[in-house]
Amino acid sequence: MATTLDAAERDYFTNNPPPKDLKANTTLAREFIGRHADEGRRVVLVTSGGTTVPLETQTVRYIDNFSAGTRGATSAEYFLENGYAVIFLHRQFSLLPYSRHYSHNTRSFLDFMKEEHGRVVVDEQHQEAMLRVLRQYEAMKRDNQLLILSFVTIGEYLWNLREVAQLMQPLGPKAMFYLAAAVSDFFVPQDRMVEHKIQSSEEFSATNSDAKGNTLARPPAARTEGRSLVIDLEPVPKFLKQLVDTWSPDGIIVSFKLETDPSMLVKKAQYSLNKYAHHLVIGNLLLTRKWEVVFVSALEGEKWIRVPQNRRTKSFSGVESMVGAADAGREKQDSHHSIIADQGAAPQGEPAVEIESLIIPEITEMHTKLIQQAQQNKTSQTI
Ligand code: 9Z3
Repeated sequence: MATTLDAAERDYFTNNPPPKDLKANTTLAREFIGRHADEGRRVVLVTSGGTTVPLETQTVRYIDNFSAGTRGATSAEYFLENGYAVIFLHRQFSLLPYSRHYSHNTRSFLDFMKEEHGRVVVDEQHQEAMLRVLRQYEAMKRDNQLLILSFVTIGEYLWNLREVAQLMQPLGPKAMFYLAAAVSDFFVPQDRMVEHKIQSSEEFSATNSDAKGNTLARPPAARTEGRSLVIDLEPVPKFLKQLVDTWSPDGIIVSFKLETDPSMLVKKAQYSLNKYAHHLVIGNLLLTRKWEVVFVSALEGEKWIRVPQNRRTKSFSGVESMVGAADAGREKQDSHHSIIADQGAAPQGEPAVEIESLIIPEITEMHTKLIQQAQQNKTSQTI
């Protein structure tokens, strides 16, 4: 079984073509990493947003997921604030650091503006907040601290991840991977993908051929059978294993585990940590992800991070009453503790706290310890 999986992982990049902009991305990333490596800075690759799974080569239909890229875009800002250089590998048109404050909103960005003596200006009530964001954005641009790259499909994501990870190798433990993108678990491999739009009507029989007009060697993964659309997908190779073992053996790797069932969350996060033996798994539930997360690591065991009730950001999709559900009734170990921001101190009406403002300083501290550990290991090996 292991051998079959290993082969699938190895063969993925032989059988599935690279995206057109990979070379351009590589050039940008190489220059960015080189410059920050020379300056001795830590570099984090933040992945963000969902990946699509195209059903046809000339894609009309695809499978997608919910992620808007809030976690990734917000985290990128806090990494920058903590002195990191950030490569932001995101799903095209998902949220971006800084501009996220004024995009994907229920309000248009034009609602923040008004006309004054024939010129466009920011409305008085938004001046202060926008000035703060603008200053942070300009400082980041001046220092060239942020590189923005994009993907759309799962394939584009995997190719870019591999390429950037390999380029980051010279950074050793100063390289960090913060894998917040919501990555598809299943996909259509190239040799099972039809070139043209899948026909919905029986009168037009499907042509199971590739771009060269050759009949596919295997049945297409998405096809019509009678009046139904049948989709049978294949598992995406376990890229986390390759990242840890091969693409970035010395980098610090933080992965995310998303669940909806509270009773599964910690178990699945621990399973992932044991399986891939990387540095940190951050577990989150779909309905509480803006207010609580759990850190699971070899260094510090299990640790919950929660925003106190009176400082929580508003969320239409979240369910506040579920905060604590994944932690309830579980046996507490010595290593199991929580961090709650300014617990109980803030009166009602205090500004909301973004959970990423608690997550990133914790990770930065953990990163410092891991860099020290790596240096000590190196010294003891040379003695
Ligand atoms: C997460 O769990 C992220 O926190 C969210 C953020 C996707 C929930 P939003 O974009 O949501 O702020 O709306 N991301 C990782 C989920 C994932 O796909 N993990 C994989 C896995 O568990 C790969 S590491 O196998």
